[in-house]
Amino acid sequence: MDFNKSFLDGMVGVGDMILLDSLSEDSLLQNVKERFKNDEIYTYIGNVVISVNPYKQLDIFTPEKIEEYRNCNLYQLKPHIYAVADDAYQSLRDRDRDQCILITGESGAGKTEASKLVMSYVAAVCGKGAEVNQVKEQLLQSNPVLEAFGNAKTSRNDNSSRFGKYMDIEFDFKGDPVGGVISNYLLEKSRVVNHVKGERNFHVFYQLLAGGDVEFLKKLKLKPDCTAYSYLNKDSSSLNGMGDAENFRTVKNAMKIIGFSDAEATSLYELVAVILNLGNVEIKGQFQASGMSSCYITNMQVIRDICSLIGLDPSVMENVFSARTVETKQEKVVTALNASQGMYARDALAKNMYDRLFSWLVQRINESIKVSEFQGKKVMGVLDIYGFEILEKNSFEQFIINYCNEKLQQIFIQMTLREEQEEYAREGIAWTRVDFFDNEIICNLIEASTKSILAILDEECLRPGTVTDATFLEKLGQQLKDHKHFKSKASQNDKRITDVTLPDNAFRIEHYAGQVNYNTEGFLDKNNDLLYRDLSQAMWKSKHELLRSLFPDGDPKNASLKRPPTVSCQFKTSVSTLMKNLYAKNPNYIRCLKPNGTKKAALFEDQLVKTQIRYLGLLENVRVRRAGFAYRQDYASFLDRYKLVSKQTWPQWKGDARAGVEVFLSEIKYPANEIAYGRTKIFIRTPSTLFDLEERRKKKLNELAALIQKMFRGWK
Ligand code: AD9
Ligand code: MG
Repeated sequence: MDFNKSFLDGMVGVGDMILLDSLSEDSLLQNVKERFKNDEIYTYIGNVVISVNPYKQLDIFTPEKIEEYRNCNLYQLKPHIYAVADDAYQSLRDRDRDQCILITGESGAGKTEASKLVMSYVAAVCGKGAEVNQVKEQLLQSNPVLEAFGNAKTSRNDNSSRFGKYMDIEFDFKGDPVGGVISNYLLEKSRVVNHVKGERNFHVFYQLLAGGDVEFLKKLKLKPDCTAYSYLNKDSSSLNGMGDAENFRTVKNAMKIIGFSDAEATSLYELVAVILNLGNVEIKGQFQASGMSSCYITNMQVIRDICSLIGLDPSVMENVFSARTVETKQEKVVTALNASQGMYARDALAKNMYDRLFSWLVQRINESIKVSEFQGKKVMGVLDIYGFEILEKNSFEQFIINYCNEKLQQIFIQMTLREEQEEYAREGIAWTRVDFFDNEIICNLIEASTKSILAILDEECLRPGTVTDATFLEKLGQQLKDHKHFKSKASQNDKRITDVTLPDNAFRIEHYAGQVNYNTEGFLDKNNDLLYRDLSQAMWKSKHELLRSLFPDGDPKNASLKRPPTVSCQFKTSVSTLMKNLYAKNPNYIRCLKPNGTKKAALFEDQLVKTQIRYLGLLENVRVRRAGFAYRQDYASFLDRYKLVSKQTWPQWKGDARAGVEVFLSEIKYPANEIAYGRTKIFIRTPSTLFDLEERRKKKLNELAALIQKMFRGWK
């Protein structure tokens, strides 16, 4: 190994922001900017990688690069996502430590691409052989399938993941992959029935229509024309140029590799076709003789087509879009729906069906890639999840996303401190605590078991009587008004708040990454997410096996079951499981930044990036990493690089590496608290000391070069 090679050589800006002299959001920004302008898209904060989306193909992802980074030391080469992937993989394989790679950043920042780079790096460097290669292929091919069903074009990203994803890749004792498990979080199902102009529905719909052959589409009662479907034709300008037909073939092939049978793939696409057709069901209102309003379906042919695909009596489907059964303990009452209620039922069915289909898809992939109990030994988890969001109007979804990020920040702080403390303990160095903001107080505000926003939300959702988003907000105001990180105007007795930037129908959380106003409109409905039992019962009556399996709640045997947990309650449980899972592993962070809002190469918008630096808590990140000593390195590498600063250690030091380092450092006489000698590493408190050493080294190198030149001239 060439220890003399270091990422400090030929560095644009600083390669590790721990080494920044003055620490502020601006200095972080300027450093990342300078590097980005030179196509250096990766920068470290310790072993955290900051990645800036280049929006162009760079030649740093080639097989040659993979070879270069393979088995390298993290600080030997330029910062790269491969270096971190390699570090994680080596530590998993050789030191038996389970790893997790946490990728965060806002939409379009490059998280999904980063997760694929990590996966393909690991696939390239781990074992070979037919069996291992098949596992690798299956794991890699899960990406196009999940992207087809879970990604969509949005205004911010042409391939935006509309769900959170965590994948455990499992390895045997040799470090060869044997399988994996995928968990999915909160798909944006509302997109199935509605998306804004310029955006698209999930890719799969377009792929099927563009890539399915005529016979197949006919069988699915579809026409090869996106504009024929009301769930798709919001904006025809965004229909082309996405390679849909080709992607359809890629996805079909990927499903085959994963192990889907033809029949399973057909079943899956049948339900995609059902959902598309549901959007075309037209419902009109009418008045009954009694003066009550009701509704009817104007195009029963669409219902008949759908029902022929799923083996259901069309009258059953007709009924659920025009009437609803309300059950009380004593009786069942059937009430007619008006047109908008009918449309609501139709959309609710489409959204729910898609959401359940997506979860089934994840489970089905898991079945193929799962590992038998005794086989898996070591695990690398890869988390690709939505970053902190502040939109113009923030709703339930942003609240849930930001809650998740708050938890990730907490685990970052805990794990980094744990790691630092462990390293200091290992190295026998005294640990001195340095202050930084601990966001536990905000996590508690959101999720503590009583008197938290989630607890109050669930209480309102389950409370009988008249409950509305307004009563929820009122209750929040009453119970949380004294919390330092919470504000609302809803508490009528609370006259303190005169803040004009906080609307009456919103509450504010002071997050670690900044303050966000959440509009409570729709909170109860979205949290309840109840599907009328009539709809699930109707689906359960179908003869389509896959569809029936998606609606077990429609089985009359399950009619007495308790209502399912609320969305936030389910999310809280899955976040808590995720946190436990992550906490048991060694963390590796990739934090992605988006350089501009227009997907352009070479454009760096200062304000946009600065906001992200704040939301990602990068400054805090550097502070935590610098909590004790900014820089550390094993004695041998350190001696190799700096031994030439002293005559005693250069050209050759015969003793052990630590003694050599002590010799040249004591000659320079840095202040005592600047340096600590650990068992295997040297620790340097402030970056300026390291740079001073670098300067001394450079000076010495120049002197040597001049000397050699002089000698050379003498020989001539
Ligand atoms: V979202 O939250 O799912 O909406 P991501 O996942 O953060 O978002 P994604 O990885 O999908 O963003 O990247 C967006 C686009 O940026 C990609 O489709 C590429 O066109 C582009 N990109 C991202 N990373 C790279 C890269 N390393 N090299 C080149 C890149 N292009
Ligand atoms: Mg993504």
